[in-house]
Amino acid sequence: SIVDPQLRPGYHFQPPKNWINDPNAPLYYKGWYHFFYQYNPRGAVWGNIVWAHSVSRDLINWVALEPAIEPSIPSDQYGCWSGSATMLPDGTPAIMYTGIDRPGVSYQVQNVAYPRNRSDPLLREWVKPGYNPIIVPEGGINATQFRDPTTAWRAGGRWRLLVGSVAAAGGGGARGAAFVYRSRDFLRWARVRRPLHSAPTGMWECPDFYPVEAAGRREGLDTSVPGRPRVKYVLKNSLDLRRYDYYTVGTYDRRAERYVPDDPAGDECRLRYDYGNFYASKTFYDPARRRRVLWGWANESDTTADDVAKGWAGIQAIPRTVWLDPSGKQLLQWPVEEVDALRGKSVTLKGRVLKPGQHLEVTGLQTAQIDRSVVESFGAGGETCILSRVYPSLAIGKNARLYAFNNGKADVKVSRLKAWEMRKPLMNGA
Ligand code: DQQ
Repeated sequence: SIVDPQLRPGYHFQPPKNWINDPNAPLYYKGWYHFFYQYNPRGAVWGNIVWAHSVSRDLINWVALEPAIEPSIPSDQYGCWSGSATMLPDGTPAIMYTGIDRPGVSYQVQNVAYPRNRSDPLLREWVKPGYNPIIVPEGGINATQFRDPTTAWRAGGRWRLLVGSVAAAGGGGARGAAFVYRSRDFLRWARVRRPLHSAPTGMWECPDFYPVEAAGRREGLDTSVPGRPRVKYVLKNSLDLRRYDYYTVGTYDRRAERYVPDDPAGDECRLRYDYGNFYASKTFYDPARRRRVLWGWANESDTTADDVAKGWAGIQAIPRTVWLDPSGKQLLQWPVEEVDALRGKSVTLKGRVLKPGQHLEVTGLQTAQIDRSVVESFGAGGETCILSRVYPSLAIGKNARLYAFNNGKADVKVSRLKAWEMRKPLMNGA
């Protein structure tokens, strides 16, 4: 049946049970990668949202800790929604997140939380200062479409962060907007009147805004990197209506507090991180390996009834290193290099020609432990990525096979194909 337990992925981030959605506040601290995510502790459907928390040494093997942020103060008592982490100059991570502060309507405010004990590398306990919330909807902002604060960045003695929202609808429907809030002390935040950017796309959830090295350098940049001519910016938005993440590459004018995409047609949402199932994504700068790492959520594509029967719903994509293509026009992505450490026995095929309609089976590997209900593909060196959810009813366990096939009209030369068996990582005790 479709709820065969063998459909559980083996390599993609997942808790032992229940519903998960957006990645939240990924960060690196004292030798540990931290990953938080939207989680329903009571079931396999969205609701009762808290921030679950896991830690890892390598972004691949994960250990689950107690939830880090749960409803506990007036300004988050009806839900702890998405947010991000910012590393303060003294090395303390701060988490900013959206709280729901009243029942019924999801009225949204932004809160801050700090680690109780900075010397705990696992950051197990988070404290919410009494001055929360730090940002409330004002000045005509729609309080039910005002959420998902970004990592803050600092320039010229001032902090800035973005909150996803809508700008006053003019003519062609709701404009997605990312509002800028600024602060000198990380405590009192004031909105800049005009948004950083907006476009006629419907609401922007989970904005992400970060610098990248211009032209092809794979190295990542800290979110607060000082402006330099060879630095470009990426603005990513999650489209509430279309359910995908699009981005543009452009320039950031920090005096005007405005972002301008290089390609005037960029806001037609042509560039996506992923052309499959991938939403509410978020990057962070990893100082240990000087790279920018992207996390994204893939939901189930079976039915809610199947999710309830399975007892789980949602996975995270394999974390990806992300950098700017040498053309400067789009990003490239590749699974973090640590995933290679799971590789075992391999087979290689070389110089094989596939005529139209032909296929070729890759044999000699144990395929029973492949990743079941997910196929995540990276094409053309990371130019095009597609994560698909699939629920095979026959190709399960020992019945799964690996093929190269040619469904086109011309011969295809497979110059080199290499496939590996994979060892199973630790996955939150599941
Ligand atoms: N999921 C969160 C929101 C966010 C949405 C709630 C995106 O904060 O806008 O679980 O998937």
